[in-house]
Amino acid sequence: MKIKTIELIEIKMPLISFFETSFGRTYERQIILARVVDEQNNEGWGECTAGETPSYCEEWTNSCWEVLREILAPVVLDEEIETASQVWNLMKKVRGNRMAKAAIETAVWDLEAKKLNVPLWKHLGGINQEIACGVSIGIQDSVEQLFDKIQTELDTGYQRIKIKIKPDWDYQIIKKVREKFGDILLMGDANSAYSLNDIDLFKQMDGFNLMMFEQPLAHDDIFDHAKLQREIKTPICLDESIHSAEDAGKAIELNACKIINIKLGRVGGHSEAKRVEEVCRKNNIPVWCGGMLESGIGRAHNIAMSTLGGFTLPGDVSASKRYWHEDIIEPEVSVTPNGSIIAPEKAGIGFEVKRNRIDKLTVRKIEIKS
Ligand code: OSB
Ligand code: MG
Repeated sequence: MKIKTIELIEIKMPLISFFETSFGRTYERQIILARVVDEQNNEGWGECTAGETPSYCEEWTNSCWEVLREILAPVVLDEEIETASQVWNLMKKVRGNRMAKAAIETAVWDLEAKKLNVPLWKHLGGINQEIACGVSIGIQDSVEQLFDKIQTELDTGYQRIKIKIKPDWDYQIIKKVREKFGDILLMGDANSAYSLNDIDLFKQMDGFNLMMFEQPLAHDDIFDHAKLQREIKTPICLDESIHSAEDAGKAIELNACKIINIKLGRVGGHSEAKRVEEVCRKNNIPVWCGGMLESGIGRAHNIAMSTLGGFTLPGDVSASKRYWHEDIIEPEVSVTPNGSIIAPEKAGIGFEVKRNRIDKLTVRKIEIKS
């Protein structure tokens, strides 16, 4: 196949409620969507998961827009592509910029699966059509608000609760959550808010029997995480630090973590995500699918990826209605009473893209042709 057109569309979508991590609050997402079209007019959709500011990682919406438009689209357009799995290699000469790359790469996977008339999850090699779901709950203004949110999600059936932690919203909060909710599956995500000076705090929090501490230390660190992991029994899960299968292999060899979360954007798309999953599976490191407050398109890709065999822990893949008044796909993503999502049977990502809805939300768009 040859990609003849790449359409970039930036949409603005207000979140139903703000989402706060150790690096700040988000009220409204600015999301770049990529639509790729081949010479037979097959189309595929992908999403760039970069945030509005370079806080989670170096990439952000505007940096991705420029890189996609000026660098990556020309690299992919009009090239003879035998399989979607090769798109990653085409883009290899561009360093970094994995979230921008993933927007195009995942779109080509969707296109290819549609062309073959198979669901994307099967095309990727997925084996579990039903995936286990958890939720990520941001830092709140009060403990009572946090309790309310946790209760709502437990009532809905979600299988595990992740709360965001940061200095002064950690030990006391987890203690109160444990007292109120007992031994629910609970974990804390620090988004790099701590350093090795906080080892004693982590030793104290070790007693809470959390499923894991996600990314406690620096976003670009593996070594210090190994030091921390030696001191605590709670598994460390790496998020920000893992960009590739190579990173995963090194982190595992160093015992820097016992769990890894995979985000399509962070690793650069489905091909690299599959390689990370494989490294982890071969080393008995459980993986789960991370989230980046995606719209329905990114969410659909996350669902497909989560069906791979190594995804043995509940992911941050949850229903559209937790985020949006109205999603950009149909049907919207919904969870079963057991807190699971069933990957769709239809070809490609398996959801209809609501072009009218996207048009209403669009702030800029551009069509790049070969
Ligand atoms: O670290 O997992 C994270 C959202 C934005 C940036 C980083 C993270 C998150 C989440 C949200 O935890 C997960 C979701 O999409 O619900
Ligand atoms: Mg995280």
